[in-house]
Amino acid sequence: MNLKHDIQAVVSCFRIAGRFLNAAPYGNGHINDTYASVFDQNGRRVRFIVQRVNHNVFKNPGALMENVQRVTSHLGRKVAGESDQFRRVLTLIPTLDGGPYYRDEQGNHWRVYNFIEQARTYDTVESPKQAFEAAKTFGRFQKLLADLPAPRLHDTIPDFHHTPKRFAALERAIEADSANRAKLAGPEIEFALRHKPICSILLDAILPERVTHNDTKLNNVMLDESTGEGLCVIDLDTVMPGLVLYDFGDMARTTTSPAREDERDLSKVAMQFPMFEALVRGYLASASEFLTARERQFLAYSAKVITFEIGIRFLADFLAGDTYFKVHREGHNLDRCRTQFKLVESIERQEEQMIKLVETLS
Ligand code: ADP
Ligand code: GN1
Ligand code: MG
Repeated sequence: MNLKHDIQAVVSCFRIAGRFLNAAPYGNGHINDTYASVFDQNGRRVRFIVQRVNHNVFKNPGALMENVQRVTSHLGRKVAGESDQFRRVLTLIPTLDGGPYYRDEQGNHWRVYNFIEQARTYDTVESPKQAFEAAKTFGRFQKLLADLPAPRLHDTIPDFHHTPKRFAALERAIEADSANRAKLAGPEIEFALRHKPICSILLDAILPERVTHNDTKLNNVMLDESTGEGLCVIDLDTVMPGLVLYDFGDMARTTTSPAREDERDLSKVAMQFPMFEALVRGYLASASEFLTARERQFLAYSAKVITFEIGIRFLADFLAGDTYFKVHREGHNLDRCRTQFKLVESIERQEEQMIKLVETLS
């Protein structure tokens, strides 16, 4: 296969025993370039995840990798001795000189992780059990990081979940209309402007800052292939100080609707209540010991806030000519925006029941 990058050359800079066999693109991420690479180690085929950090999105990959190294080492110490400990945390493979990443001649930053085998991610949820396991695993991740020693982690993307600033960026994109696409997104722009008050709900709530993941999409948690048990949180680039409610909200955004994020048939997009209930139960199973009353109180609102936030980010990127999220077809970001706004409506219709459920369970 003709790859965009010479992965064999990249992996030769890391401490990996055995003989390189092959590498191929892997996964459905919107940001980084991910490859699975196979090595022959004494007749055994062993896989590794090789990733190029997207430095257009993450402006300081060195600081990002410092975060990742601190977080994975901390988690590694916490799960040491547990059954299956090496599938419960990502482990960075060091470079030949012992560093956490390799910088190539073009200025790309590369890292290699152990491959979590007999586990998989899902782009869409299939059962409440999956929702429960995913939420429990993200909650546990937050819990294990609650005592991460100082200093504060780097902000790998400043104001990542500052929803009002995301809205201001959308307003600038509408104003600039640099790709001349505003005419294609009239109803979506109108929807965004009408729902502006959603932006400040979580920031106005005055909630504690914690170490959070900030990208808790369902496909960023690996579940055991045979038992369905939640194993390992992945995609650690955005782990930084934040609000746990953005994490919980993003679980609800990505784990309650049966439709894919870019589904064009909007009749398929809906917040399914049994999935939401499983998420709340799973999350509380691991996070309840550290959540404050106020954080619990806002759990039900978080879904709408982040779904709106991601919707306006997709819309802004569409208007700007697709410069941030990877796109695979014309109008891709607009399609993604539409599913998010449809989901906001579905959440709004069920919000009272969601609030009641959270009150009952917490
Ligand atoms: P992106 O930031 O682009 O979303 P991810 O780190 O989420 O990249 O990786 C993309 C996909 O690759 C994941 O959804 C997952 O399926 C797979 N993946 C990532 N890391 C591992 C790993 N250590 N073991 C197995 N699969 C992985
Ligand atoms: C991006 O990297 P990935 O695909 O897991 C994005 C998230 C969005 C998500 C929407 C660094 O996540 O913020 O919620 O797409 N990550 C970054 O699918 O912007
Ligand atoms: Mg990902």
